[in-house]
Amino acid sequence: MHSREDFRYEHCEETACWLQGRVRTPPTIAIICGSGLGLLADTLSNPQAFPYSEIPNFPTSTVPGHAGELVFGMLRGTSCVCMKGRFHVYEGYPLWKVTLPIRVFKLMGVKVLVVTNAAGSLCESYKTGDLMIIKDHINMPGLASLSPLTGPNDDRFGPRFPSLLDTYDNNLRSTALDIAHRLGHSELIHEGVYCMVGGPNFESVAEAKFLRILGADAVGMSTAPEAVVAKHCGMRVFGLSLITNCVVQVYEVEDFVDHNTVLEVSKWRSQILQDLITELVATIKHQ
Ligand code: 6GU
Repeated sequence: MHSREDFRYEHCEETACWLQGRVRTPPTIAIICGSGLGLLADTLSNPQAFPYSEIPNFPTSTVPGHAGELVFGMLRGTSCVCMKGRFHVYEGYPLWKVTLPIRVFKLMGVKVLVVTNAAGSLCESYKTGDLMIIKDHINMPGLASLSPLTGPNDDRFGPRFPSLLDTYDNNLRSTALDIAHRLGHSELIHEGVYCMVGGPNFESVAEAKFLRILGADAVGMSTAPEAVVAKHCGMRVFGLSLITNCVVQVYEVEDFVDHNTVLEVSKWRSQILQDLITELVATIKHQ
């Protein structure tokens, strides 16, 4: 594994060149499939799959429900790349490695990053199985200096001090909201603030209450680092959380969440999520 000092633009370039030499059509949209949400990748036509273990400089995914391959292919006429399985800080990867794929995608010509995740709800009005369009995030590790942009900045990717205003592209959010209504999902679609925590343990009751007071509507263990790196290098970002459970904020109940619940709910709702992302990709093409 490279140390932070070893990480250079050239590593991303090397990986991008390796993929470019093998991929039939360079992608313009990248889609990160969260826990149990990898089925979207199976709907790509004319697919080309690369296990992470074969891609130079790529980390490998260690989490059940996260397959570990890049799938290139066409989705409703747009060339896409799907990450079937993502990397998390709790797996022990440094943040620059968690987000390396985003920079590789940038070098391959990707303009839009679509990020999906499984998340716990902190908001009373959300129900299990609902969808939350990410309006903004609270990056807990980032606030404590655990940012993927920590370390020397390479101006070829973006500025030293990037703004995070409009990270979750306004236009993509309203388009997705329209699509959700059109597809008949008005009851389950929300817009809210996603909070990233490091995990791998779920929150304590006191932590959950704390995050709610801070203004978070849902909590999970991913997405913010990828969004920060994508924004840094000038991509538009769309984020979608599948609410797999409601986070317990009182002491008197024994209802607890585990990873199997997360995977079961993902499976149950994956079709709706897929339909929404597919329509969004089709719409972006015409914007
Ligand atoms: Cl309750 N917490 C966190 N941190 N991540 C989750 C979750 C909860 N549910 C799904 N992912």
